[in-house]
Amino acid sequence: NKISVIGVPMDLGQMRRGVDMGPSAIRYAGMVERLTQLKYDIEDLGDIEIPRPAQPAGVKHDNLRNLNEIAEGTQRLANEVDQIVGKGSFPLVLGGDHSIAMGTLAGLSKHYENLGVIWYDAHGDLNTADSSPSGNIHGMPLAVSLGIGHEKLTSIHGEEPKIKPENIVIIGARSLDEGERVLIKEKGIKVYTMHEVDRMGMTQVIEESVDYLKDRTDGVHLSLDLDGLDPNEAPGVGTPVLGGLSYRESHLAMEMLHQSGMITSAEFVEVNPILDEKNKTASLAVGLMGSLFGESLK
Ligand code: DIR
Ligand code: MN
Ligand code: MN
Ligand code: MN
Repeated sequence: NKISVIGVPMDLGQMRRGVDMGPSAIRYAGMVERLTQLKYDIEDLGDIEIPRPAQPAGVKHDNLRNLNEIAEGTQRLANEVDQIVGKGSFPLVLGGDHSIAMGTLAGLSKHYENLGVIWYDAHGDLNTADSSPSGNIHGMPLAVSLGIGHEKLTSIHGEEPKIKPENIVIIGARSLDEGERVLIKEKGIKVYTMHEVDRMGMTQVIEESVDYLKDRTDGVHLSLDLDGLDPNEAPGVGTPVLGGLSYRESHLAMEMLHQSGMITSAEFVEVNPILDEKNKTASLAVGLMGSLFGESLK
């Protein structure tokens, strides 16, 4: 029952500064105390060192902003995550923008034949340099982990693809770019957009997701982008999208995932305290961690 926390002060995957302070904001919101109450043995490994961007920052290589620095930083994260799983501990990664998921998944991939991924996000993060409207790498980590994208990114911690399309479930999507929709169709990726969440309710969405993943995977990673939640609940994010998942739906999802017993690693990303209201979004993240790790009144 050991959790190893690793912070990733990465803000190079997108345009708004401040998301590099996400790990501090989450710790300040009481994460360690909260999880310790749940009888976990929790070790905080501190933060990964992220390279300073070349000046001027934000230079695009082939429509990939800060490509080299991101590749280097996420490789360091992959090494750490690989080691954490190797010693039998649960990796809990704090972002940082969502580009860090490339490193998390790469590190995890060494330990699983069929790693499942629950991608809780307003976005698909399935862009490539060709399809990306922004050149921001935080919109690409799921594609990269499938082995689709720039070689410098797909080769982080090993050449082979880190995950398989049939082992992914996206929940909360409401902003998908054209190229992402094509990829979702082509690869047959399972997606619960807000339309499905509204129609079916979160209970059925999670029941189906758990059913879908349980036989085909040997571990499941939860990658939770706080912008999956509605901006009313999570104002401290760089790319808010109206009409998101509610506070209640999200806690229910975490509680059900806890009950499933299938989650083997997690990351909470895109918390930007500069855009936040009194650390509301980091506090939300810590509350969701509480539910994911088994808080309950009974
Ligand atoms: C957009 C935004 N699809 C892009 N992506 C975000 O730039 O690729 N992902 N915000 O979390
Ligand atoms: Mn994302
Ligand atoms: Mn997002
Ligand atoms: Mn984002």
